[in-house]
Amino acid sequence: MSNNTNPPVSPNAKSELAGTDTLDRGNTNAKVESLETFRSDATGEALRTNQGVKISDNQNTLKVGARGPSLLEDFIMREKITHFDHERIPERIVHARGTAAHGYFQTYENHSALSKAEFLRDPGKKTPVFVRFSTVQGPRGSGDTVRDVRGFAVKFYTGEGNYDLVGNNMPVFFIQDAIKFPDFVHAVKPEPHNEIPTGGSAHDTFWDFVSLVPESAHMVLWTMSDRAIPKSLRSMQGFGIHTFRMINTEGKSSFVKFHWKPKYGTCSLVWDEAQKLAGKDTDFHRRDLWESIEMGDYPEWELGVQIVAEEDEHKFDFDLLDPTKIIPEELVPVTPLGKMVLNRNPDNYFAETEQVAFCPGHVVPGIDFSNDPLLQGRLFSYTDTQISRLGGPNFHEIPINRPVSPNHNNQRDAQHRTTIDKGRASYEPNSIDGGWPKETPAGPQDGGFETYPERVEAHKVRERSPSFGDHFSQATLFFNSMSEHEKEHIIAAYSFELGKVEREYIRARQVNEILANIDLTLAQRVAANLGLPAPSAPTVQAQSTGKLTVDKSPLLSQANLLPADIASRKVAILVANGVDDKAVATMKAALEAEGAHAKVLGPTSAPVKTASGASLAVDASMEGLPSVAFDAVFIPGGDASIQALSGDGVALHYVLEAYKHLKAIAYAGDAQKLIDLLRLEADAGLLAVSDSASFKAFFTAIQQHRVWAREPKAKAIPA
Ligand code: HDE
Repeated sequence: MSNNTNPPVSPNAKSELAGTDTLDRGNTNAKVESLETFRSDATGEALRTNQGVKISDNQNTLKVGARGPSLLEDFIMREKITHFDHERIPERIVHARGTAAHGYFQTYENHSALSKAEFLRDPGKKTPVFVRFSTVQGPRGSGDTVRDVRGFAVKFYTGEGNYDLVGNNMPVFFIQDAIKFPDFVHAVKPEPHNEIPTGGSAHDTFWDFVSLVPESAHMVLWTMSDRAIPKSLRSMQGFGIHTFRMINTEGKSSFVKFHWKPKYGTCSLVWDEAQKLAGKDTDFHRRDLWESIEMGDYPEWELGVQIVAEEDEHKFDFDLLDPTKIIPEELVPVTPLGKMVLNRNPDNYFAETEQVAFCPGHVVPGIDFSNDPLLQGRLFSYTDTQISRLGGPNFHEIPINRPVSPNHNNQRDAQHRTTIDKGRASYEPNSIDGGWPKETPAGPQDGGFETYPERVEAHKVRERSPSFGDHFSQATLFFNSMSEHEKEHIIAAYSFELGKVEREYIRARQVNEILANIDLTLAQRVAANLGLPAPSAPTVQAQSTGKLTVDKSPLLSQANLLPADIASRKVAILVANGVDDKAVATMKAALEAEGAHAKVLGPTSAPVKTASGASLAVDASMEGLPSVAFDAVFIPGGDASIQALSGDGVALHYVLEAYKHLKAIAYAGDAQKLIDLLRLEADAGLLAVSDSASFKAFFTAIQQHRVWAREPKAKAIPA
């Protein structure tokens, strides 16, 4: 093994971070440097055992003669196989499938009036981050594009210690109290008798549980919406969900809700596409994240908070401590704090992504908790889970988990301890080691952590506050805020999932006792699709509290969260022998000028001969990179090329599938014949391109993400 003094950090990452060296007094690079101590590069190095002995033969076990029995004495073989036998660690009990990246967070300005946290004070400083995205239900090897919640966990390596913001891509949760979490997870996980389904919630135990637990109504509605099939990890919003506190330099506390808003817009796959991708590219999301970073299309989010003054805690028609509720942005707008950029892929999946250990209890001075009973339970659970997952209480010493700040204390020993503590006194107070390490007073200058001294006086009870009692108003608000196509998708998703539920009484209970209380039309439409009697009235009457509320929140609809441009979008160009090379070149150049990416796809991976006789390299075959891997398709002209494509089932399916998935399709010259052959009608996203105005219309269609108006017509296209 060698500790490399000149580590293989991506050039981009190095320059991004190095640029701030002088501004942050060297602090920012600390994480990169601290990881480097542990990074191993074997280039130019001899193969050795874990004890450092050089190995002369890595091909043969030590034997008695060339054909004889193996010898127990072979410590090299035994060390190698023993290590291999223990290569796997228990996967995370939830959020097992994940992918992660490094980057930085940079505050826009000094927010010390809101929080005394150091990473929110200096706009010249880049705080290193490591972000892990995940699905919840499936195991490590499950598909990326299943219908599920996505985890969005951020570790900030701040100068005052690690801060973990462990959130999801939806702003609410299924349950209100931590004690229900094991029940919920057991219900959503694959069924115990046959371990089916992998990665999804379309099964009896899930719907049995949620139909019996009305507090899940709001979150289940989110998971039946397009938010549960995000287009990419970098086009997802993130939320801290719970109400937290921020404490400023004067010790003043405000309630906050965290929001991550993606630069690439918030958008989703369509259901048929998501299902196909789960088979055609299980790694679709992690591949997109990886490739975007490699190409320099750095995923970016803005971190913001909704701020509620201490004295306004009770002015809303819901309880701020209830994690099944949002604060509509129309009531409390999001205040931007700073931006996060992901600019470096991990070097080793296991060492970094698998071993990273998040915990909502990892906070720094200036951030504090609310009494949300779900959050309170999480504060215990995450450390507990790491102890069995990572083999003991020293998981903070694993390089990816180490803070950049020093972390001396009197904790000692236990499995996998790597620190060699030199002091003789592992207790406090002590005089032998001069009393070190010592406590630090609280306060912005000194930096000791201080809990907000909230006054609490009540009886010890096992009770749910009556202010947590309304389970349907915000589900209704979410449904009412959807565009028409989003409502249709929700109806289709409930119908699909409940259609997979074998027990009819569970289907009926969800329709009559949950959906009917959210929206009667929703319940009736789903009932019709399931062949159930339609409910005629809700079972629960909404009661007005007379407090702050809204009927609609347009910012909940993804129709209002589109990106500003088409940067980083991917366009397939379909070619065959005889293609018009000028049309290919013009479109490629135009897309690249917009920051989008074009890939040329042929009937096979072999180059094609263009109309002008040149050889045109293709990036992949159409089968190799199917239409589900792209945002849009362009079909250039060229008589022979169009004739070939018209007789090629893969090519015809390519165009039809892109059409069915409501993607922008442009065609030029002779390609009109192929569109006519498929009997597709031109629309805002299916257009002939020839001049700059039509190119612009094509790009607008891509920026709009999907041609929703086409959806009813596209239903007639076979899947
Ligand atoms: Fe988690 N959750 N959770 N969770 N959670 C875990 O911790 C838990 C909850 C979330 O990429 C586990 O390290 C309880 C809400 C993410 O490594 C475990 C409760 C939210 C991740 C755990 C919740 C989350 C986890 C499993 C109810 C959104 C993946 C492995 C009180 C705000 C982090 C681990 C990563 C992981 C417990 C509810 C998000 C078992 C008890 C609400 C993103 O400790």
